Amino acid sequence: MAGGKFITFEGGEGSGKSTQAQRLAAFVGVAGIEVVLTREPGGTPFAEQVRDLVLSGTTAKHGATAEALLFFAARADHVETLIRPALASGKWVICDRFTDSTRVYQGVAGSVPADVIEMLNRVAAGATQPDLTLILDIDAAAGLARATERREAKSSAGADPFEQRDLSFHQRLRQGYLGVAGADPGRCRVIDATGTPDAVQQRVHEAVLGRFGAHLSGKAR
Ligand code: Z5A
Repeated sequence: MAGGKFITFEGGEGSGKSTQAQRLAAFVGVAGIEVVLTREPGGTPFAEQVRDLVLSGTTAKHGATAEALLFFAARADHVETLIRPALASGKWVICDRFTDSTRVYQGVAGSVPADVIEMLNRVAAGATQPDLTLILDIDAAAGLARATERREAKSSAGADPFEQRDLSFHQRLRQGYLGVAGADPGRCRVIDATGTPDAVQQRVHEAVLGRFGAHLSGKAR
């Protein structure tokens, strides 16, 4: 696709996606490139409504297929109204989660057949697919501990419906992501998400420079 680059962050709970997506947006911005930082589910008013619905816990009882359809409805709007126009105008889009989350959460861990997910992905996103996906990999228990610590520090309400699932669910997610990376090595880079945020950021920057270094000015290095 001519125009901007589409970079997604993926990984389990507390793997540091949001932290690293923000840091990468700043890094790319320093190179003088316009960046759109967004997330899934979310990124548009309609998709944020879907986010509220899914994270409220009211949809889980309807099963993984119903949830997958909701995530793809949100994604269709997100791609159509925000991501595709931004890329077409030359902006880089950095997105916290995208279709790999559906592949792993509703597919691998939720048993929605892979061919159904791929068909829905073609309908919702078409040719607008990530150029680079950074999969933040961390032991499931360690990621959950980070998410729990943050929630307790903020005194926020209870864990969301995904965070509440048992450890084996989160271990399946980790294996699912490693499977996605293995199936699409040209697009995906597995990033060791252990260590300090600065150490992880260094690995992220190396992966992005390795792929898109020619597009980033010396200023960003
Ligand atoms: N979902 C789905 O099932 N299907 C789909 O298709 C899509 C999504 C698109 C969205 O929730 C949920 O929707 C998600 C999957 C599902 N499941 N859950 N839960 P969300 O957006 O609210 O949650 P999340 O995506 O899992 O994000 P998160 O829990 O906020 O984690 P994160 O973004 O990976 O991490 P973070 O916010 O950057 O960091 C978490 C905490 O750890 C925070 O206090 C940081 O300061 C700290 N942190 C970050 N990095 C480090 C390092 N390196 N060391 C120590 N501490 C760190």
